[in-house]
Amino acid sequence: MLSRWIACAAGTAVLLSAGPAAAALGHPLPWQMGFQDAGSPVMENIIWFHNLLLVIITLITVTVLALLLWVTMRFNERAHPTPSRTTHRTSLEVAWTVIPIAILVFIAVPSFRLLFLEQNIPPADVTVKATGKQWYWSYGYPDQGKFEFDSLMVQDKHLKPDHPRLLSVHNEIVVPIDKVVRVQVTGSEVIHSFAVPSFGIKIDAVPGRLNETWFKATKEGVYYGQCSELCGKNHAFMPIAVRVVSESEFNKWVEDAKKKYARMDDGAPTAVAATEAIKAR
Ligand SMILES: [Cu+2]
Repeated sequence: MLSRWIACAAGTAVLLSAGPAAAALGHPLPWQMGFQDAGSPVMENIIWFHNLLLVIITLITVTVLALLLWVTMRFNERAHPTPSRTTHRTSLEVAWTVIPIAILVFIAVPSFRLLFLEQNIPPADVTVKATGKQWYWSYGYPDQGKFEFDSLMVQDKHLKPDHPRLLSVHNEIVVPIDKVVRVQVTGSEVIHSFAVPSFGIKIDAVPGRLNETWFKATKEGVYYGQCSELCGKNHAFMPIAVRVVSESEFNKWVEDAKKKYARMDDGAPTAVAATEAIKAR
């Protein structure tokens, strides 16, 4: 028990001393309590809104607690033996109706602003199509060429020192920095969910439906996410990794990817899709 407390204290100290370390960008840290650092304008806004709500919630909770303490001490039987028979007080009733409404309206303004920011996808520079499968993701870049590739989790025995366990993948998504990336998400057999916390995105991957979300990565690095919908036995083992690079590096990657993941010929389905089509006949 004591050793657990010591480990807990040590972990907290590490967490506090680590602060907003650059190494933490894109993935969680041991003992982390709050959000991951923001890697997109949407996530910056989510964190800002969360901090605002935290202040409001704290003020309300402290105020209610203070009122309760005051009532129990000031108006208990000993301190106040003859109770007042007052039952209505118009000004008080107006106040406890109007003040909560004012607080809700005050919260609604940034809340709707954030919602519109998330939902209104700006004109996209790059489109990535993500398909959730059991249990990995497939990615395509419809505007860059007819190539598609599968992205599977790196198993423990193949992890390199800078690979976070259960988050690293073979074949990351690669996107350019400071560009609007539209992500089109679908599922191939069951519902998955495409989520990358640092970008503030999470959207269901539903078979037969194309959902859309977007992000604009503001810092280079690798950003990790996970499937966030219970989708079956290996739900926990289909992570998402997004590598943000400069535009020239991205263009170079696209050229390589076109060769590496090319379809058999222009317009023809991939080898896997062709095999499936033959099987279905
Ligand atoms: Cu899944």
